Amino acid sequence: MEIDPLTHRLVVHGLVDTAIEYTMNDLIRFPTESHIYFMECGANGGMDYKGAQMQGVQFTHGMIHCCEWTGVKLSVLMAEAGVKPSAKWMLAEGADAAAMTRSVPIEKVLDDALIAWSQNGERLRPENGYPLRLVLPGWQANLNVKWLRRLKFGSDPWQTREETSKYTELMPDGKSRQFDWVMGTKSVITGPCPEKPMVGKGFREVTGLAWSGFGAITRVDVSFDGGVNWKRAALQEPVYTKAFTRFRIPWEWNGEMALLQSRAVDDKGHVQPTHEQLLAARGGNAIYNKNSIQTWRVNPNGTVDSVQVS
Ligand SMILES: Nc1nc2c(c(=O)[nH]1)N[C@H]1C(S)=C(S)[C@@H](COP(=O)(O)O)O[C@H]1N2
Ligand SMILES: [Mo]
Repeated sequence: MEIDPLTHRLVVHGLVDTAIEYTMNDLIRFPTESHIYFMECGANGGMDYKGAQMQGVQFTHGMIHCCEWTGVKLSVLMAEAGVKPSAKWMLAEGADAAAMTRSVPIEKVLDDALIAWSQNGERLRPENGYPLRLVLPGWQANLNVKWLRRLKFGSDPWQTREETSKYTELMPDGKSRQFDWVMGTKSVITGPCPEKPMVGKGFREVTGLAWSGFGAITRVDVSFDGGVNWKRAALQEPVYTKAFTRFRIPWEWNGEMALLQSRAVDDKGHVQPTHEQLLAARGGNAIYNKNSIQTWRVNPNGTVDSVQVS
């Protein structure tokens, strides 16, 4: 797919007097903001819902990134475009062949949504949505529409493919849970992990990442015995809202089998659930938003396996 930045337009319509077309040159003249946010696929970890089967932190937790986005706040663009206050929902559409579209409630749009053209200080790369992308901090990556070409305002959600046949959760009672946008409070130990085994007994710093789509991480506890005892890990500053937060804790390994877990807490009081707790809430058909506690089994020979104990 090729998009010419000179002819690319962002069309804004619905609840504006007449449709407005913004060129990239129009957009980059707006006041800009830069923010560091994580972005996680709603299906990250989904393959482990029925129990641990993926070997490696890239497979269990890899569908995520955290970077700096630069663009204009959607609230600023809406004011300039003169979107009427009766707007309750916004439709965002991409310029890919699928014309991927999602409905976004106006509260999120007005809160912290960005129309971004830069990632980590350089223009977006083609695969990440060049020249323009919707950024909805902390929300399922699927709503962060790449190659953004159209915004439409209205009073109701549009019930697009990605919010009906996909990204809905079949609950045990046969009903589907829809519009489950926020990526929950989550953490994972990234060292040791299957890709980074132990290299002998003795000292090893245990480290990992924590994040929450609800806000900032306030605390991470680490267990070395499968969740029986917990110790508080140190958080690396700066801690930003809806961004990766690194945690670390010293460990003296005696060479015996150990079950490593991490449990994150955020500033809204959310505590990362055990897998059993998540399954009790979501049921066995679930695919999306798997934020349960990961267990790494450190074997006496130093290798590390993904297991489920709680
Ligand atoms: N236009 C458009 N936007 C899209 C998609 C798409 O297929 N088309 N995929 C979504 C999904 S499912 C994910 S997980 C993220 C991936 O973003 P990344 O490539 O920056 O990691 O983009 C989202 N935005
Ligand atoms: Mo995704």
